[in-house]
Amino acid sequence: MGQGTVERANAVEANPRVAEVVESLVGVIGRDLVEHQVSYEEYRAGIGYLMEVAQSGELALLLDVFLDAVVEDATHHSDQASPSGIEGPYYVPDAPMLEAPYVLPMRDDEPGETLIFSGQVTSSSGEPLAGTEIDLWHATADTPGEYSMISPALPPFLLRGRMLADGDGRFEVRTVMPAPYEIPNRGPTGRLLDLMARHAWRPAHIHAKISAPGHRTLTTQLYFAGGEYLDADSANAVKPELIRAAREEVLDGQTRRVLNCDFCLQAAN
Ligand code: MBD
Ligand code: FE
Repeated sequence: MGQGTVERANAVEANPRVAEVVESLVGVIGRDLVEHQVSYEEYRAGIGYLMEVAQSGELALLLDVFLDAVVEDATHHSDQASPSGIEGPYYVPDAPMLEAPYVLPMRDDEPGETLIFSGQVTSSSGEPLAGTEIDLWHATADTPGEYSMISPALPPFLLRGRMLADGDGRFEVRTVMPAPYEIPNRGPTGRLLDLMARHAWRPAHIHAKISAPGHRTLTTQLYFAGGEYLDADSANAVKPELIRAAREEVLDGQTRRVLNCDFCLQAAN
């Protein structure tokens, strides 16, 4: 009996796209296992490793370290929108809607230098996009940075929040400068990087999702000029266009950093 005629308990309709991609992937992986003369024991050990990754909750992390930038780079070209960047494994939808003046949720004694992030969102024809939603998330300022909702020690939704651009498409938010991020070295993803003699650091960055009605949502990341690991990102996701200067400013004797970045969204079609 052919595979197509097998009765299945859960009546799922066949999907040719899934078949095409999975058959191709399995073919590529299979040929590679043979080419590298992977032993049966190594194959079983690999399965054990992947089960450990899944159990530790690092599946998205592992895949994003190796593949997010590859897929993002191959798919998200647009001459009409600002440069995109990888989403990474730590986006959490439905972050708190903030009220102006915008401040990302933080502790009273939140460590780190103050960062003011501002910009204007326009369409590709230059029209300001009033009411654009800006959804930001980033790591803490202590080295290595940690993400809320991932590190149980941090309050939920710390340094995560959504805000709306004003009538001119402008926004301004206060937060703290994130530190470089180190993929946890106690977990299976960090162990694999160790085995491959690769370090686990990502340069300090801010994640953003910028969305306006009638436009394609822009998912991007901003990196800080002069920061560590810009040339050695463990997730290989830094694009030069995404490296921005956060200038130092002194206000009332306190230094703070100011990052200005405008965004352009492409109309949806
Ligand atoms: C991150 O914050 C991230 O952006 C990626 C790609 C991987 C791990 C942590
Ligand atoms: Fe990140």
